[in-house]
Amino acid sequence: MSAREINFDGIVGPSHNYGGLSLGNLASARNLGQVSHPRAAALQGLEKMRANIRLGLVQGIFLPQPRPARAWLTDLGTSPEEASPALLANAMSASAMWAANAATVSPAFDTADGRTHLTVANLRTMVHRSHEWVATLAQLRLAFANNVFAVHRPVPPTFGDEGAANHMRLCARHDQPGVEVFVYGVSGGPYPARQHVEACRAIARRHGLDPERTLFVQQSEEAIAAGAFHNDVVAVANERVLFAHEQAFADKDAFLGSLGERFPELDYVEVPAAEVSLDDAIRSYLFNAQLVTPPDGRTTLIVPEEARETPSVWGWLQRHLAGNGAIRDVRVVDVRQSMANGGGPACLRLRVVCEPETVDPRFLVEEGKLDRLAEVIARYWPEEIAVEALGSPALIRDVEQARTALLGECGLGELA
Ligand code: SUG
Repeated sequence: MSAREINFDGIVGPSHNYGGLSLGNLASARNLGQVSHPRAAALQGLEKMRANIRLGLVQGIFLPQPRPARAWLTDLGTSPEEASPALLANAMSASAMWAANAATVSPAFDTADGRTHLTVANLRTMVHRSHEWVATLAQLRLAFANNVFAVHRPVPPTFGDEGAANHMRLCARHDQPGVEVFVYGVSGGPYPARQHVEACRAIARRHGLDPERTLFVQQSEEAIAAGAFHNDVVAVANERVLFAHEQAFADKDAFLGSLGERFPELDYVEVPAAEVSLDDAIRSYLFNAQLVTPPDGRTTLIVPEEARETPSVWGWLQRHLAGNGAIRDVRVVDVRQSMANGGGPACLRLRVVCEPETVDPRFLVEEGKLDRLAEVIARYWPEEIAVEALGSPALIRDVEQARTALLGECGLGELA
């Protein structure tokens, strides 16, 4: 057995809608009130997974959460029938699809006890995401039940934590010890800084990380103010490569200095603001890309269609490829339904480095299984949802039935 990086993608849930719930996420605000297409959204996600499998990557899944979030509404003394439209919208969001916010993961190679540690994110800053952790924890405990893993409860909600979206790992190869970088926010101008440094420090302690190989870095205020509500909107790392926008970090020189000392093999690829503005980077989600190493060893960047459509970004990528930079190949995927809520290819996946045999096989997929999941989605997922219809009893029934059908197909009825 050998450790591989596995991308676990959140399957887009049947209640996917544009409720405009995320302050500071410009796409979410821009698309408030648009009619969503849950079926197309989920099928786009499956096609992204299929393309990754064809690249030779190992692919996993997380299942949609129960929506409406009845348990959360019950705790608030209400129900789907009686909740205010605002509460109901917060209970109907399919936001758990963005698996990069599910947890922070420290592979076995970095931890004191040699286990792979996962801390589920509390996501306390956004109301609609603050209740995700309960169902996420249940799923992580199933998928990673093997005792090579340690799955932790969330950091207390005093300190906001948004998971792997604010965490990067630099290493010579995935299956070797790495330097873990936690990125936190202090201020975001008009927008909230969602990741608190104390949450980062707590996770590093709980995971048993070596302080000499752990860094805490502040995200730049201007990046958050421009719409980079998570670090993974302006930076992404894979093995030796750190790919980032010039304005991603509050004190770039100090950060690169400390990182270079701890990881001399670092290959830093910076996109200068003069070539790609922060606005273009955020609109195109150039950095919310999957940066991966397929079996052929050619570092590959998987970008959304919006990156190809943004001239400054596409021009930069073509020049980088022509100049034989660290990124050797660029693949384009269509995840427009997710993008319209501020979720790119990287938001949709959680990376876990481990031996695939140690994962519950119900959470792993190959192409045949993707075909079967696509059939269920084509049959049960609503074609479209208008925000005004979120409280409709017929829609609620359809959404619940759809999830039950998918759990059945995956043999995961115990998550019901
Ligand atoms: O938390 N969007 C998500 C997008 C998360 C993207 N993840 C990463 N960058 N890793 C968020 O803002 C929109 C929901 C709505 O408006 O209904 C939303 O939650």
